[in-house]
Amino acid sequence: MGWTHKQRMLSTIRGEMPDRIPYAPRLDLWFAANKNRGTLPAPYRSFEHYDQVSRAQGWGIVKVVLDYQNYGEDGILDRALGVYRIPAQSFYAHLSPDVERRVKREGDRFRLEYFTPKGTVRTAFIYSEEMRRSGVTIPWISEHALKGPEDYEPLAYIFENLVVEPVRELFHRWAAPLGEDGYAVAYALTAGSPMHHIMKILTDATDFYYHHRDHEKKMLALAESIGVFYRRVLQVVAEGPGEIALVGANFDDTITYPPFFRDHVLPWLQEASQVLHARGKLMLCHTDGENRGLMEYLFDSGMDIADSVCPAPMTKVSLAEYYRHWGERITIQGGIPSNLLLAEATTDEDFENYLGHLFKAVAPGNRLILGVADTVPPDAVFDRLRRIAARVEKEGRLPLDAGGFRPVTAEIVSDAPLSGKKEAGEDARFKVLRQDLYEGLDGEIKGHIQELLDRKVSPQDILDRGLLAAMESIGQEFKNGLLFVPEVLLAARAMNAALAVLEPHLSSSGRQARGKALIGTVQGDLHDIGKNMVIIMLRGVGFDVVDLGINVSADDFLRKVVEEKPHILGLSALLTTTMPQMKKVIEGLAKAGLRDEVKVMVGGAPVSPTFARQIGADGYAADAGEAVEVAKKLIGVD
Ligand code: B1M
Repeated sequence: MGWTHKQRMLSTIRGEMPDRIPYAPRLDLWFAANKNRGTLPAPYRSFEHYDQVSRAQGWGIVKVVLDYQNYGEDGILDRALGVYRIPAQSFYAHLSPDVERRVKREGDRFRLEYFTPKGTVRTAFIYSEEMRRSGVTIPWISEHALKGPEDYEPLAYIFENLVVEPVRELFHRWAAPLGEDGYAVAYALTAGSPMHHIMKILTDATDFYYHHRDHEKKMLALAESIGVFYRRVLQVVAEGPGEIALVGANFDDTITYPPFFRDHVLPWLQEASQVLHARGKLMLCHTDGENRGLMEYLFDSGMDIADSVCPAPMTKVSLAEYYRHWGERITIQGGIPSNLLLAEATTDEDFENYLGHLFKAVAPGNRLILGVADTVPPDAVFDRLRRIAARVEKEGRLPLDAGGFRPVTAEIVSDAPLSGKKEAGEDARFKVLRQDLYEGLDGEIKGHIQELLDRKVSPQDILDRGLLAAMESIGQEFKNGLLFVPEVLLAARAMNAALAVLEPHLSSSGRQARGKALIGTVQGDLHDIGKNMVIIMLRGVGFDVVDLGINVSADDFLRKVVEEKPHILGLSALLTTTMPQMKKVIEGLAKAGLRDEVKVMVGGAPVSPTFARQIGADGYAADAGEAVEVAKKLIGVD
């Protein structure tokens, strides 16, 4: 008798050797977007759910998708607290009776107020028709719960008093229709730890680092309170239905940088895995981010399944490396980066080439559930999904033959050599300023600037040879992996504090910014963490930057170029589907006769130098440090 998808997947997860590699591409985003725009392939037009497509094709299904959009308002109202009520859960969390929640709906925006005995917390999120249509399943938080010191106590109160109610039946009803076609994951926790919860949900991702520095004690106390809720959830999930539980999503070695991950996430993942394992459950983590700096920690986390593993060329770690590092103990789910399914990003030849080498990269082939990471993009060439299935059928019999893995492109495996620490601001007079910037001492630096001014040191020298030189070396060191993101952000904040003292003393020419830049995330794209870092760095080295925010249309970019007359227009995109917007903006500039008026710089994880050239951009930067170099080059300053 043949294997069912479920048997094959569970056998893989147990580390056994089933008959062949299971294949289960995640189709939620692709299906929702194509259904909405009427572009589903003809045989599937009448389908209501993406699982029907998988079944029709004979592919496996992994139900780990947090599909919030079909479960009514109550399921998502507490989105900005990171608390959901969706059928993938085997528990529901309710606010305690003495916390009153008021909801106000303004079009697509939901405004919430939580009145607690310790104070009031306000949040807002947006879930627009446009987002639903493009297949986005996660509402976007437009006002974070944690904005200032006054928010810690009421938030702690909310979390400590959340009532966790088991809802076993609901999970059963959600998972049962799967039958033998795959396996379902019980949703437990959105973050890997309480501290990660604060970073990912409760604050703006860049503000998090400032809060962490300024109110460390309060933050640790809040994390303790969230921990009370986390432990309740883990207990209920461990005792509830389902074989596998999801704990934590969106780790990334820039955001949850390695020392942070080690101190504030790893111990919690280890605890969670112990609680789950003690009850015979397995732990799945959604590891879709850049994992290069987190490989060892994730290996030690106790997770059993690494979900949505998105390897090179979309991130820095190749599939072969993942398999080598983790394959002995952790099941890798994913393995095909979504870019490979897009005709404009990957040629047919490169696509086939990747698959050809894939089977060698993962030999002997157990502990892999093949899928598309993170998910199949809306514009995927559907036939490529079929090609993968056909090749798995033909070449994916286990055990696979060993062999060397040759990456598709040279850019895939880069362990760029780290350059040594560059001494900036070598002038001894400015040593103290450099130290202030490196340590992010925004209070001290003001006094030090004043001292230098009192000693009649030239304000221009303080700026150029002291502050800017140090900021530039900080940017370089970030680029080279010697500094982590919070150090850069805290340095930039100290830089701004220093400038506030220095500016009145600068000559009018010295006061002039190095250049003016307009920066935004393109239409359809809500990712802003990377863009914000670029802005902070550019401001840090003296650029005047206008932040246009997220989801900016080509028309709005053009209008702002006319209004603001910047030297540089910066475009950020994190989704392969929104990259074409960059081209649209550049074409719009040309049509409006503005192309020669402004230099265009592009960036974002899926953007490559080749793509930048193809669309006619003037510059491309891989990270915030490089963005500074490129911006300076573009306007001819060093
Ligand atoms: Co999203 N997400 N996400 N996500 N998310 C990615 C980007 C994804 C790669 C995950 C994956 O597949 N492994 C994938 C995109 C796949 C693709 O198309 N290529 C993805 C997806 C699919 C989605 C949704 C569609 C999920 C869904 O709803 N089902 C949805 C889309 C929403 C939308 O935008 N319409 C979505 C939502 C989200 C969250 C809201 C949960 C959250 C965003 C929070 C926020 O930004 N406020 C989120 C996150 C956090 C990620 C990952 C995990 C991390 C992104 C990040 O912030 N990295 C990401 C995984 C990944 O990238 N591998 C992923 C850290 C940041 C510092 O790096 O942004 O690359 P980065 O910026 C760098 C450089 O790129 C460069 O400098 C920065 C600093 O060094 N840079 C520039 C950036 N912009 C620049 C501009 C420049 C120059 C340099 O000049 C102007």
